[in-house]
Amino acid sequence: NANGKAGTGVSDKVSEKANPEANEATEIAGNIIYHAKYSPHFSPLKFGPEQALYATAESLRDRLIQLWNETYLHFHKVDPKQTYYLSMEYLQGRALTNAIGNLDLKGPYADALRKLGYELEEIAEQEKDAALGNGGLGRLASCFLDSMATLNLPAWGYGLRYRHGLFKQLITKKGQEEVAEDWLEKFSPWEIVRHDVVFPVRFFGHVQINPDGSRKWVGGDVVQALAYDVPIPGFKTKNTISLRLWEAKARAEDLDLFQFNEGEYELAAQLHSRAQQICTVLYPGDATENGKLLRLKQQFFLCSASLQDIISRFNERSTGEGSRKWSEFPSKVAVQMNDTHPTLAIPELMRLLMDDNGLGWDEAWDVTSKTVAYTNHTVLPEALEKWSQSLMWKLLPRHMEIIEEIDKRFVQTIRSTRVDLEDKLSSLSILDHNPQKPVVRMANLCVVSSHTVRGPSFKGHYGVLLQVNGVAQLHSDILKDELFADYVSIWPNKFQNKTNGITPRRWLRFCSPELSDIITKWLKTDKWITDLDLLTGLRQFADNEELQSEWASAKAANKQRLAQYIERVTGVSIDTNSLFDIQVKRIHEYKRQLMNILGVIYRFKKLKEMKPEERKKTTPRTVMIGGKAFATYTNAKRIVKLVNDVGDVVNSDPEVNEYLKVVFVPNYNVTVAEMLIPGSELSQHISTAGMEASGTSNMKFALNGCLIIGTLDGANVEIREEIGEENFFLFGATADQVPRLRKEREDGLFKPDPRFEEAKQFAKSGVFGTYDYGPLLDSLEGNTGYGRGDYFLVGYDFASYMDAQAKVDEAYKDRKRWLEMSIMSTAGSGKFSSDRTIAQYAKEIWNIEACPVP
Ligand code: T68
Repeated sequence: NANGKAGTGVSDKVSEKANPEANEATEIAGNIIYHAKYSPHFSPLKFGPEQALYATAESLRDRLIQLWNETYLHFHKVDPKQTYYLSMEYLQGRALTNAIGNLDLKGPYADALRKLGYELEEIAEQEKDAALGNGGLGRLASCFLDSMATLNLPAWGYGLRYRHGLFKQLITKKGQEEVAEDWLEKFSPWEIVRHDVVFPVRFFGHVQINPDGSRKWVGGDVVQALAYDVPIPGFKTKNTISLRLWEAKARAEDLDLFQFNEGEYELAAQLHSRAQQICTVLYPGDATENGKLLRLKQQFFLCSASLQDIISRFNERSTGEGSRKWSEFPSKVAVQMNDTHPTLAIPELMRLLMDDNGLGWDEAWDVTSKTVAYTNHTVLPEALEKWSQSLMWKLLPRHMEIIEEIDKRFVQTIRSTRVDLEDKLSSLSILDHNPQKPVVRMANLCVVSSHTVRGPSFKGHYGVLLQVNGVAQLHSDILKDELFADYVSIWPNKFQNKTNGITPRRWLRFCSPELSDIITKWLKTDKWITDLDLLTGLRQFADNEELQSEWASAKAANKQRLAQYIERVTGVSIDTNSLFDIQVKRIHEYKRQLMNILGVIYRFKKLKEMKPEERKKTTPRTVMIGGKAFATYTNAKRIVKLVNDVGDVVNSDPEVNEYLKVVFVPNYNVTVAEMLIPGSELSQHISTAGMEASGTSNMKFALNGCLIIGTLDGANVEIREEIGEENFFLFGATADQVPRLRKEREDGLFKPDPRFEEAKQFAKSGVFGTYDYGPLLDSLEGNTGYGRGDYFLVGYDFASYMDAQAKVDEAYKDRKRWLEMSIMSTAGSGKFSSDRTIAQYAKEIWNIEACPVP
């Protein structure tokens, strides 16, 4: 037991425990000890679990640095076209288990740590999540990095090094409370600071017109961007790519020594503190003007630093004779914008090319539009970014000139070629001149700038680059038919689909080693880890009793582990024989956690009304709901409170709690997901059809043999196609019915199901405490408006939802059939590997090829 050893010094460990047989393990143990002794981070006398984590991580970092360097040099030599993924968010989670797994060193590391008195799992538990993201979009970026490295693609990620990632969620009597997260409290053992990679980033200032008519952005504040590299190892390959995160720093000369010596400390350090604010938190609240300004600064900071770095690498890799031709740039560089958040990359690239490198407009535009591509992740109107023109003029005057020019040229072209679109121009243009609130529409800027072009690839053949994409087939269709329909009439080939994916390493191999081993055993190969379509080979064994029994015991072990976790963090003890039913994702009205909890409320009421012998015939369930609500999203916070209140009442009801438990899982994050998903049996993906662009946890659950209850929304549609409709609990309106149903609702034609009315009445009755749920439940009433009048159609879908839930209860009673469905879910999940997604981006958008380190 490690605790007993925690007070001992480190130096005597290896000699005392070394096992000459396990060479690699001994070497690793020695390495860990070396880092524990000589690392400047901790005093040398103690070697507790935390010291062991850091020393272990540093020993891995040595290897990662080696591989990173080899990869960098190889890319430098080969000079392939390289992709740069620009994202404001990365939800990396923990890195230790992933690094050990990808480097294929689990055995030796586990042995090495055992020699030092620790279990690998116990040490891994010490690590904090790197939570530099909000949800699906950020996690997608992290899965993509894993696949890019694994596929040996020349690709890098760029992001920001937030001092504080996504807030930590505490559940108190008041509901959700947010506290600042602190992943860098000690330090991160995974990052490498590059003191030689520093770029200036300007804010404010003005545009100076030179005698030759060229323009230059001058004045204002200049902040330094300093690079930190997080090495991203591929699975069983040498290729190790970079997640390059920028930190903002002031320059020494920005400290006003005169003022400081006058005792004016705040004034003297103004620029320092303004620089520091930029990377202080992920997603600063943007309700205030100050908040908006800070968020815009963050976006520009990412774009400017990354593009300067990309351009300097482009020049550095030039083969010699003088500088490179700029027209070659798009055959060496692809920039992928993860949603509109990095849109400023467009005017910034234009500015760098024209003002710093002397290109003319046409040349710069040709290069820029062939370089950038844009992924859309939402059709929700409130999430489509619009920046106030006056704020933009103030912070980025040169970029606004460029955006105006892009817009002017676009409008002129349409006017002269498409008279039929004249009345559409006010919505197609980039600038919205609404006198009340003139804004820049970022999605429009992206669509206009990422052209359909035929560009030379690095091999010299010509490929068609189609550069705007959605993230699931249904979502991409909606983009084409609705949001971007008029653009489609201008550029019919510009839009395409890239259905999201998840990395099978983190989301199956490492989070559920038991199930993975069974899969490997039955498929007689572990190649599925990098070729997930091989999982279809499980279909032929889905009804095999031997496989089913192994499957059941792996699932049971995962449920056991999950139950222990739930008891530890919530104090609620749950029955591992009950059906584990999970809904975890950001709390949002369109995701309809409210429908889930109303269903639970109805179930509770019915259980209460039953006679004891009737209750015994029901399927016992444990409903787990988790997720964070944005700090200022009141209805989402009320949902969190309601789930907790329902849990308190249900779990302490002696008549019912054998058959129903309700748990709010606090502080949902990547690490919690890695615990929940392997132990799940049913998961809920129940958004109003047409509103969830894709969803990605649905893929993780299905891959882990968890059945889905869901609507025909996002990637659910494709998951159901792949795993078979008989293995999916479908309910609800379809996306094309939604507008009509909303209209009927407005016209007062909607007749609610009695179960829906009963559930709402019961929720309002006070059984669940004194908190006022009126305002939340009222969102389901009335007949007009977004966020009111049941805009999300909970009432309409409730009836079919409850019917589908009844089918789930029945299905769970037939364990053999359930196991077969579970195996079929895993077997049908091959399509949802992010390796497939990234291979498609590489081929169909970026035009890049693998560049494996020999
Ligand atoms: C999600 N979007 C989609 N956005 O909701 C989800 N937004 O359907 C999809 O699967 C996923 O992207 C990946 O494509 C988000 O997660 C955000 O987190 C976000 C953050 C800042 C501003 C707007």
